[in-house]
Amino acid sequence: MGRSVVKRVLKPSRKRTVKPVVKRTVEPAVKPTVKPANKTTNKTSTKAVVVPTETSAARPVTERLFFALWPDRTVRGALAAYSRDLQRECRGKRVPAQNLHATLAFIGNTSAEKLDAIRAAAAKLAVPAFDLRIDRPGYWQHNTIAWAGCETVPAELQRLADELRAALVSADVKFDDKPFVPHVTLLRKANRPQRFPRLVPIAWRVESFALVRSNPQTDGTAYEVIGTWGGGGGVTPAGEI
Ligand code: 2AM
Repeated sequence: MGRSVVKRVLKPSRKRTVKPVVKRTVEPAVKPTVKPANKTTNKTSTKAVVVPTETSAARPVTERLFFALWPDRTVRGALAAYSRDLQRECRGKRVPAQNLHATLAFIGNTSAEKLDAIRAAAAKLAVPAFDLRIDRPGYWQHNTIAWAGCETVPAELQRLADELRAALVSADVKFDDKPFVPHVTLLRKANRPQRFPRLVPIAWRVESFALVRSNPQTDGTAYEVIGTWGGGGGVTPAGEI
């Protein structure tokens, strides 16, 4: 018995499992340059504009993408505070504050060549401005997610999601076509809460939406806003909190 163990150690199978290597065309993804609108203002009042700095030659071969509403710093802070309250009730792992968002359409892995078509689909849309009231906590047993959403889905939001998805269909871009349920995931691997802590409604003024790239890291996932459409540069990119 002991001998067979020694044999395995001395003669390892040639079919060893190797970690998959993600091949990139030229170089790793380039972070967007974030230009503060006014360098002299302090962090809390700075509005940021995302300036894409990539050329198609430098893009990774595949990208994991999704469209989302990306909160500004104030909304993100309020969501993060509520996620801490919620965690006390149902444990789980908090989504880092800089990753909080509401997905409009999840595209997932796609080839870099599709990126221009995806951007063009987004650019076709008339982006409405509307108020989103985050006033409804929720929990899904099937994926053990605790989230915050809204009692009433604004008609403009439903239309934006519908039109975006229709534009993706026209552009032959595949995406997860599960019905749109607006929500911000706050906790993963959470237990069903006995009761939800009080959620003081969070007022989220929506004027734009974002295309986001998900970059897997050894210690989690980093989200990178790689495009925004709509009014006034009001999106605060991840990492700017
Ligand atoms: P979730 O927050 O409810 O998990 C990035 O993964 C974002 O896309 C997440 O907000 C995630 O939703 C959402 N998403 C929607 N469909 C998805 C899918 N099929 N796989 C992974 N994420 C998905």
